[in-house]
Amino acid sequence: MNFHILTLFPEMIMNGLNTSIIGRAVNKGLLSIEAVNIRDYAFNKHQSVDDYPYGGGAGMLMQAEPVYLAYEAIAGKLAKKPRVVYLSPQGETFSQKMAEELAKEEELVLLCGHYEGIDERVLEEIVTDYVSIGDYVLTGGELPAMVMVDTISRLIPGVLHNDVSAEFESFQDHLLEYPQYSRPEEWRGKKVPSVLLSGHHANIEKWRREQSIIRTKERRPDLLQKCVDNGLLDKREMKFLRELDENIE
Ligand code: 4FD
Repeated sequence: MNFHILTLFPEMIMNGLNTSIIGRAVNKGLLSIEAVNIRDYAFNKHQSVDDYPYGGGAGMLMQAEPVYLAYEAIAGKLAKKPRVVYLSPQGETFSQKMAEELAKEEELVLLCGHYEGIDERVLEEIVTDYVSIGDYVLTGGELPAMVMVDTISRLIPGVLHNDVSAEFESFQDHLLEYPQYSRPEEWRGKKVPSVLLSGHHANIEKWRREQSIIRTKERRPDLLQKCVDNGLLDKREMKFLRELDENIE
């Protein structure tokens, strides 16, 4: 996967994504990250890229032309037009499912807005996907772009140490993860659940699955409902859930 990020703050992107796992994946040649500075495509002598909105209103807008020239500098080098994601509070909410879909692309352009956003006309010309990472407003699209790069990158084979874990997780993805424990066996009077020390793999799997159900019911009842609706729990697990419900009432 080759990520191309259009931004006014390229150093923020590059500094934020040189962490151990993503940095190692780049060094291994599993992915590349290029940050293109939109300011390099400013056309006036002051290198400004923003202006007042027609019709008035608060704040400034990023102008169309520098964004378009920066986009052309990337797209012009590619065999076909890439998907272009605009990070904005007005987009479709980012999800694991969307990440899995985007991970299939060979090239991905992420457009980061600043100020009050970008002139609508260039968005109409180049943007294929409007994406938001959640219902809150940030000063720029850089953090959302970094969230997307990180989420998509860990799905690329070879990026994670344990190459089965991303696959297994997506298999389990309708329930929350079960609790996990490492040494010591007792910490400040709190013991590791004995089943995990038993070496009985079937019992351990059953316990973990039940813990996932309990946890999802407590923390994400909306996800558990989806799980039930989609028939993702087997007969024994549905019985376990009914018994949980009875104990609460
Ligand atoms: N929730 C998000 C994305 C960008 C952003 C911006 C229009 C503001 C939050 C376009 C207005 C971009 C998000 C920059 N804030 N701020 O994903």
